Amino acid sequence: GREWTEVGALNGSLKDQEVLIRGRVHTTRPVGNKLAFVVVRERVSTVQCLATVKPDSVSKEMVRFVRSLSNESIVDVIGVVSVPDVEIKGATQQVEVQIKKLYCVSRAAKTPITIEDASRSEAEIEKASKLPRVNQDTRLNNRVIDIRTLANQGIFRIQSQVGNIFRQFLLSENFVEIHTPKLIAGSSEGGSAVFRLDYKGQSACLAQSPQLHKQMSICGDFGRVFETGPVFRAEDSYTHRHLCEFTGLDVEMEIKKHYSEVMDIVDCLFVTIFDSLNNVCKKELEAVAKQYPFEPLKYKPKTLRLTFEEGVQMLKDAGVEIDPLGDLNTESERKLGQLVLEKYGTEFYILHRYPLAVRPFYTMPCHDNSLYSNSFDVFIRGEEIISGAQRIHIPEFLAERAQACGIDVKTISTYIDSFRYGAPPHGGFGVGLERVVMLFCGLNNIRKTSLYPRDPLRIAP
Ligand code: ATP
Ligand code: AMO
Repeated sequence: GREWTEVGALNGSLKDQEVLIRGRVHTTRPVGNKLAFVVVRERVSTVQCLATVKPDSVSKEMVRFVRSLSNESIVDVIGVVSVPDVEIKGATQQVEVQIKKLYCVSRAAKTPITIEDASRSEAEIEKASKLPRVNQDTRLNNRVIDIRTLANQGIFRIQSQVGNIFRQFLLSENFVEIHTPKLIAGSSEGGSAVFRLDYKGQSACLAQSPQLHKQMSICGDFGRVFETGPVFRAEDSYTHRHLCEFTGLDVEMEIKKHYSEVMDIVDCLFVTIFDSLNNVCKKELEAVAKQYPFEPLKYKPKTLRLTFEEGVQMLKDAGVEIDPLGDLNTESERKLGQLVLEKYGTEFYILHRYPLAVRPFYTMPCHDNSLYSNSFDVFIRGEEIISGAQRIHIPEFLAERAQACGIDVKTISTYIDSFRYGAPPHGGFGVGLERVVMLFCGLNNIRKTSLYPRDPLRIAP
């Protein structure tokens, strides 16, 4: 059989060669009745193909057939590669395919939104105010079509790469991949944002994180573990960065001396992820930036670490009123992001030693000042992507802290008991995958980086 060529692999080196490609009809354009253009799209690449009437090979009927193809139909094209003198505007590949044969593999009905409309940048729409604007709900209602846009193909390939490097990096650092239950007896993070359900007559919850079981696995002597899986949060409000279900990338590890050992892993892991995205996903990043322009993320080979107190001081110096033992709100996190960028030239940094009062019950207080804790958050462009900490490994103290934080200790008794038979000092962190991709690409809404988002108003498709 004949070899298939990917649309993305079509370039000038194939000039005058016959190729076979499969893709979707992106657009068609008739010119007179002897010529038809059809742009064929495969993943993040498009190529212009043309059918011209030729006495020996291409009939009038053939050209008519090409012009009649509906957008989004899947076609096989056999044709010869040529290199035109002028720039090809409506396609990513700078070659043309002169069609010899074209088969329609699957014909598409008229789509509720067109890929062309769904692919326009804000700038294009602003320039020509009459162009249709596809709003977010319409996109999400027609997600299967919407995710065919080049930008979305880019976004979810970038997301795949983040998960891939996360796993590869941790395996190479001797972490063990685990899978913990998503049906659990009680809330793992405290707070109200938990989905409750009936578990065969017992009350249960959808896991708000793998927190309890990843720590228990450390007590079970795995040394270093990680997990990727769904995380459920019954968020009440509708924001640009909260979902009711997201993908958690979780890490837990023994530590010898200091929680900085956990931050060292965050540092190496994320620099590796960012480097890899910039090297391996160039075409995907371009596809995203074409529709949603953004500046590449500024980060350093060694990640900046600031203490919470230093952060508060920077905010105070900039005239922001702030409670030194309270949490940062969204606005002050953004502001601090700006200040850090101005002072240190990075948009990726770790803020550590948070006030104990604003952290979950399992967080280890600082040994030198119990108003603070051995904990950290990590930010991209002024928004949180990670929370992490050293954990309390002394069962009596853990139970005391849980109670003080208003948690019903009975619901987590098996968790607390697992620390009674010798528990190593340990710590870890949790990453929101959708947030990483959103913020790396400077996108303004987490629904853009969730394939089938679940938010307080949406549970379909
Ligand atoms: P985490 O799950 O780590 O808490 P987060 O980004 O929700 O992630 P928080 O520390 O809970 O971070 O909250 C930081 C700020 O974000 C809060 O002060 C609040 O302004 C805002 N915020 C948090 N959760 C919500 C929510 N569900 N709806 C609206 N705003 C929220
Ligand atoms: P936390 O609650 O901060 O920490 O969650 C960890 C990371 O998950 C992401 N995230 C979310 N993403 C989308 N929608 C949401 N509603 C949402 N909530 C959180 C954020 C956040 O930084 N057990 C701890 C982690 C640990 O200490 O190991 C935890 O769950 O990117």
